[in-house]
Amino acid sequence: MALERTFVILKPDALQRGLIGKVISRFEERGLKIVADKMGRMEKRMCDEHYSHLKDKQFFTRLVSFMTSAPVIYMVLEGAEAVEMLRGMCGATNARKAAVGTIRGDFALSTQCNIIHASDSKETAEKEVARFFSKEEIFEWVPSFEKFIYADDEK
Ligand code: IDP
Ligand code: MG
Repeated sequence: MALERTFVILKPDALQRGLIGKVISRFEERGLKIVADKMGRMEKRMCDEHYSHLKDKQFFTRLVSFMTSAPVIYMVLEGAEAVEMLRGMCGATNARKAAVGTIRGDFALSTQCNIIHASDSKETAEKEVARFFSKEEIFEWVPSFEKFIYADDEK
């Protein structure tokens, strides 16, 4: 089993509400490896591309306006089955329906302002990582405690 990469955005509500540290702590505490991390303001063009699957929805203009309203944190996380695992940690899109214990279920009450984006498939993850990060911005490293995170056949 190879380690997998997934792409995360901590949305403007996470920054504005002072929740960045708490969310990143969850990744670290679970054992996920941070391989890239940067702050930026999402340009409208990037946002249109990132959310192109929603461009015909009535809430699209409001969504773009929200996502470009304050800086965001972009991250790449690495772990075994990281894409599916991260989606599980995020919880349902509508935070009011997200299970308690998930990031959205613990920190949010909105469908739009739901703290975090995480890639929904391995294919999407690859595209999203390449869209937002250059190769030089992604770091390969081995955590000193890795043997206590995975058995040898799990990574
Ligand atoms: P996801 O973030 O759980 O993958 P998507 O359906 O891909 O959900 O939607 C992307 C983002 O668009 C959501 O996280 C949320 O911020 C916003 N969004 C999705 N559906 C709605 C809606 O019905 N009203 C308002 N915003 C929405
Ligand atoms: Mg999505």
